Amino acid sequence: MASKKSPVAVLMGSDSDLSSMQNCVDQLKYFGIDPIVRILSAHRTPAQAGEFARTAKDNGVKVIIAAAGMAAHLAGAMAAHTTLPIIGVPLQATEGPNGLDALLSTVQMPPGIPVGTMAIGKAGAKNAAIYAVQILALSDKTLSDKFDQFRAEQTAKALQKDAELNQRG
Ligand code: RP5
Repeated sequence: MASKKSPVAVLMGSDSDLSSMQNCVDQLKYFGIDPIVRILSAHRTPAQAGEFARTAKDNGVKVIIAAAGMAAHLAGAMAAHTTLPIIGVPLQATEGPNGLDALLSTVQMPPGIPVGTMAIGKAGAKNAAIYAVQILALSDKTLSDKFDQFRAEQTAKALQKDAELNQRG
């Protein structure tokens, strides 16, 4: 596996997760971050997943985003093997209870080994990217300025929609 360098890694348990996680990758790229993207599973490829977590810090990764559906243990498994901050994204798999299974599997970490858990699905995927940027922006002025601009534009867009709605009324 070629060792691409990036401060952010986006991991997912299956290629079936990519339709949701593309939102995460796209949001990171908006901020100028080209992430490492890997399909690694806590259950199907546990050795490779553990190895990734154990070597990530030395390879220059600063934040790991880990997404999975069903019994979603990928984020927790990452957290077990590294001191880097882990952002978990619970996903709705094709079968099962609407992602609630993955939400509980991701969020209910034992005390001492946290996973910052996002919303289920595409919203969580996008927010994982934004949250990673917020972490990196603490020590990156350029990124911090870009993030401030993103928030200001988001506010302006929401206010514009409010204004348009009320003009129609
Ligand atoms: C999880 O099982 C994956 O993250 C995926 O959301 C779910 C189903 O995987 P596939 O059977 O679609 O590969 O490990």
